[in-house]
Amino acid sequence: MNPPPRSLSPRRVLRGGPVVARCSLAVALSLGVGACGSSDPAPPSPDASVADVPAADAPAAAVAIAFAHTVGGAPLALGTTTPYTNAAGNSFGVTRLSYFVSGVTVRMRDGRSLTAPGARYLDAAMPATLRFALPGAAPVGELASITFVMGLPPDLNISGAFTSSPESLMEWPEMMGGGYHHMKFEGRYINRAGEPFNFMAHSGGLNRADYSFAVSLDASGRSITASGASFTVRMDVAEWFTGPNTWDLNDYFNATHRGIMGDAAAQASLRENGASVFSLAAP
Ligand SMILES: [Cu+2]
Repeated sequence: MNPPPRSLSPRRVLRGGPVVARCSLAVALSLGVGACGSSDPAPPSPDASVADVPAADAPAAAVAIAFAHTVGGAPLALGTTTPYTNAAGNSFGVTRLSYFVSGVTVRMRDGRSLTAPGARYLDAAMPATLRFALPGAAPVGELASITFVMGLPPDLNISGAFTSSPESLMEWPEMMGGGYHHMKFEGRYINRAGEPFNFMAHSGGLNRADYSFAVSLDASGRSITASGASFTVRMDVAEWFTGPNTWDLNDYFNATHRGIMGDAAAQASLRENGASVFSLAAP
């Protein structure tokens, strides 16, 4: 038997968490964009496996996690037009959104947890990548939080770790530290001249500084029942450009500064803005 979830639970929001950026800021002002990835026709391979197993006497259930993408709260539609407006007032659109999350974990109020270890590749253009089941059977009960790392933490951000696409296409140039992009967020915006200009908000471990970061979403009031549960994590892409740092895209993507891959200050700024990007969708 499963006790009904209690409705009033103390709310606790954890920000920050165990993964701390090592911003040693080895600044290499390379203005080039860098060649991003190479072709590899092999199919992707899921890499989740069983982590914490609930106690033998505890009921267990299946849990699915989905990722959804919004812009200012509205569903994100990929395209070459510029229908959205960021905090700085730039009109923009999104042509590509692909990224890694690592160690997605459901944490229960009683301290139990279930983790999908390793990294998961998510791609807004590939719906099959956006929903996955946590491996094994989840504990039944009340949730405390859902946590993960945005990007690849240093122990997973190893050149050559992914041998097949699409993950392998996220390679970060060796001359910039190697490993993989945390994220490729691309599109176009209307610049000061009134012209469409491409932006590539690529994040990664520039010169081995770690720009991945821990995300902890308050899940109090949610529960897993014997019939399972499904939770949707939302990424609002407009938040990458604000909170706390408002990005005027003219300053980051222009004729003389075409990309941010070699810009340590921009990498740090984008990471800071990540604090407001994720939320747990309403049940
Ligand atoms: Cu790149």
